[in-house]
Amino acid sequence: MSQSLATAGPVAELALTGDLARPARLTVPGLLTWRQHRADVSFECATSGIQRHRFTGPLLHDVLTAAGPGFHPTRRKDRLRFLIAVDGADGHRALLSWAEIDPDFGRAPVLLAVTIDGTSLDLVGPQLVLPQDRCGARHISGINAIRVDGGYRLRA
Ligand SMILES: Nc1nc2c(c(=O)[nH]1)N[C@H]1C(S)=C(S)[C@@H](COP(=O)(O)O)O[C@H]1N2
Ligand SMILES: [Mo]
Repeated sequence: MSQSLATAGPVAELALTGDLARPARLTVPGLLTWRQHRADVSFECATSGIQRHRFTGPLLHDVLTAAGPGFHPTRRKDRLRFLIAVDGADGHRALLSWAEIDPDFGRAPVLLAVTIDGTSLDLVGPQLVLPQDRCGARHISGINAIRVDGGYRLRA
């Protein structure tokens, strides 16, 4: 591929949908406008062994909160029914619970990374980074969809 094609290549887009007041289409350039965090992670892969990487990007919790998830603003209990489904463009998928990344519950500092080892992810798409995971499998690369799902509320 010529360099002009490479640099003008399409920037990957991620669809943020679900029980949200403000669904959005997110790109790496757009995610760079958020407060950036850094994570030096090491994880083990069953096939390729131990890997170490430095990632930067916004907190997943910050980005999802800004999209207006449909839970009660102050009743913490109402958040517990929400799940977060993260899809890679290749069909790899992992689920997180909202409580896992919520500062009032699991407080996991999960990133929606926009760089890996100093290289931009704008062509591939953002990567999920879970510093708490021993295994690499949830570090989904090339994310093209995130769905926030509150399920059904059985009682008010
Ligand atoms: N989109 C996508 N992301 C993925 C995977 C995958 O198959 N598809 N594999 C996971 C696994 S099993 C590991 S260990 C890490 C690192 O995988 P790598 O060695 O292929 O970089 O990426 C994770 N992210
Ligand atoms: Mo893996």
